[in-house]
Amino acid sequence: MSGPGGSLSDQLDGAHVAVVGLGRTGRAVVDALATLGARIHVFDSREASIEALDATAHGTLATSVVSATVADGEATAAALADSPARLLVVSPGVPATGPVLRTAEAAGIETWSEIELAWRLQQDSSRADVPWLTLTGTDGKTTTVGMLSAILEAQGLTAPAVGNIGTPVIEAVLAGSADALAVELSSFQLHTTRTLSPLASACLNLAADHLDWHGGPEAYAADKARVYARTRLAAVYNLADGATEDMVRRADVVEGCRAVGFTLAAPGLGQVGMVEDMLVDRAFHAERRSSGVELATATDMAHLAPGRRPENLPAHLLADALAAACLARAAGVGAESVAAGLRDYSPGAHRIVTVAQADGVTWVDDSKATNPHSAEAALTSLPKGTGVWICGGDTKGAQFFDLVRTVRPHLRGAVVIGKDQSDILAALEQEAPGLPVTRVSDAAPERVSVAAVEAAGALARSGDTVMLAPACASWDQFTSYAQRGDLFAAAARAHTGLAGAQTVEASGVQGQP
Ligand code: UMA
Repeated sequence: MSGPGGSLSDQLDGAHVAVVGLGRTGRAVVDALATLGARIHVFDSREASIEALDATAHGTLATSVVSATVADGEATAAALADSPARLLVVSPGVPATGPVLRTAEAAGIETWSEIELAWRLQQDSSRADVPWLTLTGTDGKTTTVGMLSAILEAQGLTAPAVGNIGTPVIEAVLAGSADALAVELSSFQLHTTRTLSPLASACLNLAADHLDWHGGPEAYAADKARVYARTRLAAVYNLADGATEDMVRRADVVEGCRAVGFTLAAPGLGQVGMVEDMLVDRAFHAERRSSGVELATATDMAHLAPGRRPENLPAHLLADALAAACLARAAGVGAESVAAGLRDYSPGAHRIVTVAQADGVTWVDDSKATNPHSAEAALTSLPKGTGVWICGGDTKGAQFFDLVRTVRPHLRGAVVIGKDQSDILAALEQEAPGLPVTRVSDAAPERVSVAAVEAAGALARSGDTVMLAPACASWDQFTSYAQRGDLFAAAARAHTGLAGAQTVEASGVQGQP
């Protein structure tokens, strides 16, 4: 597929293409491939996903899907090796180290992410020059891409936030109405992205995550670094995270592309940073050698702080805003649009959202904190000794000793949820001896949430914040981090007696010293 052969539609018309995974991404990929005339072979490990495709299949789609197979990784790999497909478009959930990708590589089947297909489709269209502003990182991606989209829109551009945030990029490309795309990329998506050439790109930070999917920290970092490949104008990195600077140094960018650092300190030449409470650009404006230009103030972001108290604005949100500002400025956005966009930006659900306040206690849903790094960012924004931390879940192979050591001073107590609590309890025992800890035993999702809220309420004092920042994925007890956050919010509202709250029965709390 990478060789000569005319346009993408010339290459794919009548070609056999395999699609593995039929979630949000796979369905969008099948739609796009159908319009290109491909002969599509779909695979999914769950029958329900194949049935969902059948239910929507009509017209071109029905005639384009020539086979649909329910198969696990091994069986899919075997079927792929025997299939006529020379191209595989793979969903992000399919692991790099698993049999599907290994077999495709061994059999010489080219593998693309949905992102790669979307990029090639756009290059083939009359809108090839619509710029992509791409970002990745372990934490803060969704917040930053939302801020970026809001800033671009404040400038009067149509610039949806797409990618890992939830809308497949291919849907935006096929819609054909964007002036620019604000693209969140996960390491999963980057792993099989090959020719994307963004206008500007950023890696916000790097910490251990998804090690089981990638097979180890080096492989994870290498996939994150791919965000910078072929960047045309600005490769944006975090001055506080040397790993991101290294990635830029090694990146194979387009000639003339500049490295731009963001920092919570005063910005040097070629950087965007903070001067007191102002976000200041010394990278993109004409007089940058002698002065900076003010982009926004922390007050423009006060609505994002826990309890809406500007003094509690977490540093990581300022860092996200600086990164978003860098990418937007690379696209030519004016200073005033940065401030307006940050004021307009509203965080997605489950990202440090205050869901209830009563008796001096603030209840915050940060269910999106699915790894230790993001939980640390949220908890360390709380004043010392005032946090009641609801933690635990599917650990994804992470360790919690460093996290607990760092957040210990900010805590009054902890409530542990999750099916297997051993790793997080071991860290609490070693790094936070004497901290009151309550365990919630395994139960249905609603009961876990109510029990956790009851336990947290019993630990909290006036002036405290109860924070659901689990540092773990939700999949062991909930269907998603969204469900985990929604049930927490409902239980917190019921506990605090807020009108309209759902009443749920409490249960399942086990005390532990
Ligand atoms: N499947 C298989 N075999 C596998 C893995 C999955 O058949 O080995 C099937 C599943 O049965 C299911 C489908 O694939 O039918 C699910 O595909 P998927 O897991 O790739 O998920 P999508 O619904 O396509 O959603 C994906 C992203 N999911 C993942 O990366 C796991 C979504 O990110 C993203 O919003 C969406 O594409 C649109 O781009 C979610 C996520 O959790 C939010 N991302 C991770 C994160 O942020 O930490 C990376």
